[in-house]
Amino acid sequence: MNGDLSPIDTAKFVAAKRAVEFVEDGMRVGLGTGSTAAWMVRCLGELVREDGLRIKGVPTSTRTAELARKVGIEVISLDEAKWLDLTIDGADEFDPDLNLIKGGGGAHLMEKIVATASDRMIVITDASKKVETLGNFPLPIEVIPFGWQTTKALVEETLAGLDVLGQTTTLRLNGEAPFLSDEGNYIVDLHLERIANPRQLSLVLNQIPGVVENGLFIDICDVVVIGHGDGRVEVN
Ligand code: ABF
Repeated sequence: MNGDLSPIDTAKFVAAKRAVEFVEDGMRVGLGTGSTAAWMVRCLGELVREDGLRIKGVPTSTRTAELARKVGIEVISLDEAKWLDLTIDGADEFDPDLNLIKGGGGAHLMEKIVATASDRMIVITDASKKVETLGNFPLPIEVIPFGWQTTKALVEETLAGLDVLGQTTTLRLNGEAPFLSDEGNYIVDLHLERIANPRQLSLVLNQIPGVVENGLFIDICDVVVIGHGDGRVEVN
């Protein structure tokens, strides 16, 4: 499956390949979104088709659902699964406490619901996503389209009182139109540079009416599998 891969794709592939070793027969598995998670879905599909692994997958986006079906994974909804044994997903940043920024792909709402409903969450990543302090990657917040400009203004007002460096907020676009999440919401990206207290920021953002969910994953991730371009893998 790995043919002639670039170093970055090798890193993603080897992390995905290592992570699927945590999946056991009969498990209900949350399937993340993004290019690293796509490698994981393909690796799982191979195990289903060639080794007879029996799993049920709960996808975190329509993209992942399509890929999972294509590679032969049985797809069910979270409500059918009710609870999951394991979720494997990518991330945009992770810190030494395994707190994450996610949502660069616009799927963090479903990703957070699915990961929270899992006994264990494993993040698969290349080494470039490792940071000492979260915040260099823009923090996505999903907002309801109704009154989004008012919501964005309230977010900016809230940020002004917190220990964050930058405070620019931008509406995510798809061409000239607002980017729409799978749930039909908008995404506002917060360019913060450095988030001193991610737990506090996550709590205050989610208290603002109009904010559906932010991309900070605090105390949700249990294991990070880091792939390297030379094929090495670390499990943290
Ligand atoms: C999802 O995909 C996201 O939460 C994160 O934003 C993104 C990571 O993408 P990639 O694996 O393509 O870098 O996991």
